[in-house]
Amino acid sequence: MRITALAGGVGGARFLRGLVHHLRADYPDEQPQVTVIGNTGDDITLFGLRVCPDLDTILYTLGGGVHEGQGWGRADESHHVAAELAELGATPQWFSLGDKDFATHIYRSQLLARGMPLSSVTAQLAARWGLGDHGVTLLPMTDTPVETHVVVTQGGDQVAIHFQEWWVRHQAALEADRFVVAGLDSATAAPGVLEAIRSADVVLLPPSNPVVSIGIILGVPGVRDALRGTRAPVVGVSPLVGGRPVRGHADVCLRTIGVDTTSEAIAGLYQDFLDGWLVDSEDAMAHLTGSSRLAVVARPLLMSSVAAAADIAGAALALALRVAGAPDQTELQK
Ligand code: FO1
Repeated sequence: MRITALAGGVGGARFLRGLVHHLRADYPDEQPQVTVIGNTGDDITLFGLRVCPDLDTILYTLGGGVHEGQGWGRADESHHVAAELAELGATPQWFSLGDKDFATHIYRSQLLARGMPLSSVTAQLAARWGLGDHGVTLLPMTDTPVETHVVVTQGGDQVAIHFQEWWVRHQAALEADRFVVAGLDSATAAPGVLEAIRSADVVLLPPSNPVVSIGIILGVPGVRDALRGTRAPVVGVSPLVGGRPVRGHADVCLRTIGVDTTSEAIAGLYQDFLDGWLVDSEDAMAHLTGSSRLAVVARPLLMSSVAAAADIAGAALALALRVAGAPDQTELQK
């Protein structure tokens, strides 16, 4: 079985770790292949190094090296390089980079400088983290440099700041007028990305940020059409528990694009290709489990442990297989 998932940062990575655990338990003899299409809109160049936060969060989480409490960065980390950079007066100092994390950025930057495409660099990093042992292939959504910027009003003027500065330095507290994604319209899907969607048996949308993670991947030319055209059932997981994002600032991002912070409104962002949708047991959409054209399943969605994430991933997969097995009206829904 071939599963393709579009994923962003912490929520996406934790879901994927759950999926890997579920597949190992439920498919002990067949190793289903999982292709992850990672968001690169968060990428930023710092101190001359290319940092890919969402790709690294997936690598570290699936590879067993992530700082569990933060959900990003490395476990057992030190910060000697960052401290010395601060002594030197190097900026910025609002983005915490650990010593082992620096090695990732140095290595990636070294290979990129030699002309290696990001997808090949990512394959090298995935090998170091043993993603292949779990049947996982990680693809950046594009090899084209892409960066999400946020237009904010400062001192009466509108300025665009890098997404990471808005997200980390300002904790999304600066009123955002809109997101602009430099390079996205002319980006080319990375090798294998569109094929992974078209040839999948199942496509999953983990509970990643629908605006700055999933939404950016959907903006890569060809991705949305591939999702509309795939024969695979497409099942998503709402990022809301108790009507709110579990972590991060997805509600602020949704408000910025004029979308309500509800599972229904988020599903609406995917409505041209979504076949199934997991919502939290307490979610307002839970009552829709029987009636709408969208197959809705309500269940606890808090990924409080790897086992909980595995259960959620298993439920998403079960819904996809149920939808796929449904009479051919599923095809008419595309
Ligand atoms: N998030 C923070 O809130 N503060 C940080 O200092 C920070 C540093 C950082 C370094 C490397 C990395 O891969 C991720 C990092 N993140 C940090 C998380 C990052 O901003 C978010 O995970 C994603 O970009 C949004 O999904």
